[in-house]
Amino acid sequence: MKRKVQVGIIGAGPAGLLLAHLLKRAGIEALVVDNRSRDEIESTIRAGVLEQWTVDLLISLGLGERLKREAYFHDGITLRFNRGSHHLDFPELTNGKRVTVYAQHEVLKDLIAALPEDMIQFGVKEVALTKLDTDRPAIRTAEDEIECDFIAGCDGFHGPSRRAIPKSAIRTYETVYPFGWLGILTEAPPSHHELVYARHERGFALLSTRSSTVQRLYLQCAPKDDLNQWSDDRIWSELRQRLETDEDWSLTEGTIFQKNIVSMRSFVCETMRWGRLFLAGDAAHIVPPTGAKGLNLAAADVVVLSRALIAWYRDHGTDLLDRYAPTCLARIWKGERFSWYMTTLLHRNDLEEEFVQRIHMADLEYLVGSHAAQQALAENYVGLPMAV
Ligand code: RFL
Ligand code: PHB
Repeated sequence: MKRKVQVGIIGAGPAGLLLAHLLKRAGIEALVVDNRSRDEIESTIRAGVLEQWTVDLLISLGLGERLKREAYFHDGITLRFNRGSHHLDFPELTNGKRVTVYAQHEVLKDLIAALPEDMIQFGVKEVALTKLDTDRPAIRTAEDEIECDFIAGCDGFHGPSRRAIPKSAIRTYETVYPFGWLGILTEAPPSHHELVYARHERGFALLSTRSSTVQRLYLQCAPKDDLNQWSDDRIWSELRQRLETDEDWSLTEGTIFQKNIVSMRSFVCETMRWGRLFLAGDAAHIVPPTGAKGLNLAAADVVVLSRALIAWYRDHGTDLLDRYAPTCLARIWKGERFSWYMTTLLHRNDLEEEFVQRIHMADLEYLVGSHAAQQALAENYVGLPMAV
């Protein structure tokens, strides 16, 4: 069937769904298509930490009611190394900003529930982009051809949007890390009142939370490790060792009910626009999760894109559309830098010279002894100001 919509959005992740809300609020007609089912989207475990402005945006859109009730708000993070703990006081360092822990799939549930049903199609097969060299680009699916004024490619790293741009027009930058994260969900009470990021000789570990009864923990592993090699006993033993401390503290353990391994890369596609196709979120850039930036960068992209589209529908001005990629890339590269910094600072990398490993330890010592260094980390972690 042939259909028409003002903005066609590929991908019902944080980028696509938030864009749909921002456009709907401005009276612009948008349709989101995703190849996964609603169930799968609402149950995939990914991010946990939201920047302060992302929280404020969700609340201002009327999408923050459950978040306000159920999220965890922390006054900073703890860095752990050499058997010692160091609390970074974010409200003091950032003029009142805090860390919000609210799982990505909970954000997605809230965004989906608040969109009219006819604005999202789930389980759409064979999504392809066509007529990108015309003023009427289209999303072709197994059943429909959806003619659009604009297409937003919000379909993640593996989606079809970036690949629809001619290779000769694409400029990318990438680095792949020689480690991954094994993530678990466990039924246990919290071990600590805030996130703990640990650097240890045996590798990185991260203690995060989901609720008073469910905890989220990660540990550094080989990127291609087989989950079968990671028994529950081995996971707990590694976490205990990597989080060890001389203080009176112990890790609360429980039944592990979910495990997965993710590899880690940094990636930027500087070509974020091709004619009337605009890439946003993981479709255009990837960060390793150590800085908790990916979802937040995706949200920042679509705020910039929505402003540009709203301006175009007002008076056909193309200025903001033309500035979309450079405006986003200024923030993206800072997010890339911070995520790379947190990752190299906190992970054990045997490919690094011992000299460089010593530098990371010196960096950590400097950090916990310097208010200025803590302030630099904190202002990036809670989120740099949005461009106005
Ligand atoms: P998504 O979330 O990947 O959504 C893309 C959507 O596109 C759909 N899609 C297609 N639809 C139609 N046809 C096709 N052919 C399609 N191919 C794909 C997919 O089904 C999907 O629904 O991209 P988006 O919206 O750009 O959002 C990006 C974020 O999901 C990602 O950056 C974060 O999860 C990264 N991340 C974190 N970000 C944070 O801000 N804070 C965190 O604490 C944080 N922790 C994390 C993370 C990512 C992690 N993993 C799993 C890599 C922790 C982890 C472990
Ligand atoms: C999470 O809770 O999933 C989480 C927390 C902090 C990160 C990454 C993921 O840096």
